[in-house]
Amino acid sequence: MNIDAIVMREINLPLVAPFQTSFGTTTDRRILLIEVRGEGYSGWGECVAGEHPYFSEETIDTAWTIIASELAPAIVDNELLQSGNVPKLFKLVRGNRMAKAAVENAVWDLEAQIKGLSLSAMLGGTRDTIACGVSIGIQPTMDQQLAKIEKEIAAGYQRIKLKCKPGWDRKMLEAVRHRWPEILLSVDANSAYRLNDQAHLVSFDEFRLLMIEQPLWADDFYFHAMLQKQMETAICLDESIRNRRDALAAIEMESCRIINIKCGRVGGFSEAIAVHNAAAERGIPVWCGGMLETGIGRAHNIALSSLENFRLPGDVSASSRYWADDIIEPAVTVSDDGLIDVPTTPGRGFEVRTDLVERLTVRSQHIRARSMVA
Ligand code: OSB
Ligand code: MG
Repeated sequence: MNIDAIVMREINLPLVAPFQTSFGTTTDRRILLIEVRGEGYSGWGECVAGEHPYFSEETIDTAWTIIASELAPAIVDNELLQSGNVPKLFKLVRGNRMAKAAVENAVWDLEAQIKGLSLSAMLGGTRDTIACGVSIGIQPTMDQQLAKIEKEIAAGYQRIKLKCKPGWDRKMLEAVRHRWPEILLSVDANSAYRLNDQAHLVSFDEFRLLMIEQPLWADDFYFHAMLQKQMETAICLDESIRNRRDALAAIEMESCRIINIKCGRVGGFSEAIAVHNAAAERGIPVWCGGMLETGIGRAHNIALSSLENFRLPGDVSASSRYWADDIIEPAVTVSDDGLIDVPTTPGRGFEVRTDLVERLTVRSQHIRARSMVA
């Protein structure tokens, strides 16, 4: 496989509603898309780095620089390129995993199309539908919170995850559990708590949560292990897990009983599969996280979620929850029993609406093979 050109584009797209986490509120997304062209096909990738370095150190602007100067030149015009050897070609670049994932995943999409395989089949997926949950941001009022949950339950989603932070946790959970004693419920703190909060966090056990996601520091395993010893509720790590070794360390130390896998956070499909396999071998279930993706990242998340050990409903939900007009065709939809069909057509299985992408583009950059430069 040979890539003749890589096109980087930044598109700007407003969310249908603001999304608030413990670290801030997002209303408009700046999204970096990668198109890799080769053998007459286009593979697409989406960079999940945020507008600010709040979830991780990366931003769309750091990713742009690293892709343009390091990653794109490393894979363009290489006859021996395969999806599986992209991480090796990126090895000298430390960190910058969201930038790496955007490019690597575009190569997987391209290779799947060239081989006539679905992305799911390329990754080793075994499921033909995936179970869907929703992530609900912190709401301005309790009434709005309850209304939002009611709407998502009615839509069929199998698990409700609520963003929480000090001051928006116990009272809110009491109201939710009072109204819905039996739903599959979890919370995500995005590392908003500290060691002083241990007794407070342990008191969440009464809400019978499926899990509490990343209560403590984004780079911690040790104190999560201390907390997990005290809590009945399973801890799920998100931010802390950067690669397979982190997953092994966290499992070994009993820092968590569940792992959230995000392609961007671990540096691409290759490492996501490695984390999935490491967890599977040790009996730890995983689920696929989300990063407010457009249809391209969403399609990649669907394919990844089709792997066997994605045993819990993920944060992969309908396009319409985030976008008035998604950049793929058809948009991602969820059945009324909370399932998404895994596409079986070659590649990502959703067409990119290139005319719409072109209209939304605010900057672009082309990286061409040397042999193509006049
Ligand atoms: O921690 O899972 C997270 C969104 C932005 C940053 C971090 C997170 C999230 C979500 C959104 O929870 C999940 C989704 O895309 O539906
Ligand atoms: Mg999370």
